[in-house]
Amino acid sequence: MSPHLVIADEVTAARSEGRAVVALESTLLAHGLPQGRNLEVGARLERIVRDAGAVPATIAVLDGVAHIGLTPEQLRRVCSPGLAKLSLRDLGPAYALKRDGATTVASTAALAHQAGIKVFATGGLGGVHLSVPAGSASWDVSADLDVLATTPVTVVCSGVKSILDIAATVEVLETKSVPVVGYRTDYFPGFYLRESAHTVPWRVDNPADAAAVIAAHSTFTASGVLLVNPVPVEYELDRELHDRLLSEGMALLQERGIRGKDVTPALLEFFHNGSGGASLSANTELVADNARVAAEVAVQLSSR
Ligand code: PSU
Ligand code: MN
Repeated sequence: MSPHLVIADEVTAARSEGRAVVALESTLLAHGLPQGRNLEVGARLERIVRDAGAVPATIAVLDGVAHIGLTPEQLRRVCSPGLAKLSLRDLGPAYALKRDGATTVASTAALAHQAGIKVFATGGLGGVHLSVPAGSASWDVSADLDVLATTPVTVVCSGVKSILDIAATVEVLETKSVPVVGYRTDYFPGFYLRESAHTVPWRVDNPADAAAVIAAHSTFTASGVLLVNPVPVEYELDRELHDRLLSEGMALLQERGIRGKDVTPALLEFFHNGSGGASLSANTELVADNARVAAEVAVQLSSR
C-alpha cells in the first residue's frame, strides 16, 4: 500500500464486508462552487449517498497524503480557499512536496480504483475544449478521458459541461472504447442542459440494469464506464440564457488569456455570476442527483 494513501476506517470496513461505496471528488467543491456554499454541498452529497445505502468516500490530498473518505474537519479544509487543483499528473509532486489539493475526475477515479471503489459520482466530466479562436488547436483535452479509458471505475455524471466541444468529446470517448450509457435518457447531456445534439449508444432505466452493464463490461476490459444522468428537469438552465453566457464566457477567456486548468473554474464562476444563481442551483442539484444514482448503482453492484 502506498505511504501516500489513507483509507478511512468506514470505507475499509464497507469494502471488506462487500458493502457499497461511492467515491466523490473534491475539485467540484474547491473550484467549481463558490466559497460559502461548497461545504454544505459536500456534506449533502455524503448524506445522499448514505441515505441510498452506500458509504461515501470524498477524496482529496492533505499534507501530501491522498485521503479516501474525509472527516468533517478534513472536508472543511478541502472547502477552504486556496486549495490546488490536482489532476493525475499532479499527484506525485503534491505527495512529495506535502501539499494540499482537490482532486479532479482523473485523479479521483485513479485513487478510487487504488482503494477498490468501483463507482464514482461527479457533476461533469472534463473533455475536449472548444478552440478560441475557432479553427485553432488548443490541445486542451482533459486527462479525465484518458483515465476513464484505462481505469475500471464507473463515473456517474451529467455529461460534459457545455463549455466544451461536446462533439469532439463524444468522438474521443468512442475512440477510447469507453461505453457511454444514458440513464433514463437517449441523449448525451450537456451539464446545465438535459440534452446536447448527440445521442448515446446505450440506455438503461434502472440501477440494476446499470450494474449489469458495468459487471459485464468488467469481464473483458479494464476501462471505465460513463453513466450519464441529465440535470433534474426543474433545474435545467434556460437555453437562451445558457447560450448567451457561453459566448460571453468564451470571449472573456480569450480577453484575459485564461488557459489550462483555470479554464473550467473561470467559466463555471462566470456562469454562476451571470445567471443570478440559476447555474449554481443546476450544478448543485445535478451533482446531488448523480450521487443518488451512483449510490443506487453501487448497491446493486455489491449485491450481485
Ligand atoms: N463537475 C462539476 N464541477 C467541476 C468539475 C466537475 O460539477 O468543477 C471538475 C472535475 O473535477 C473535472 C474538471 O475533472 O472539472 C475538469 O477540469 P479540466 O477541464 O481542467 O480537466
Ligand atoms: Mn484542461
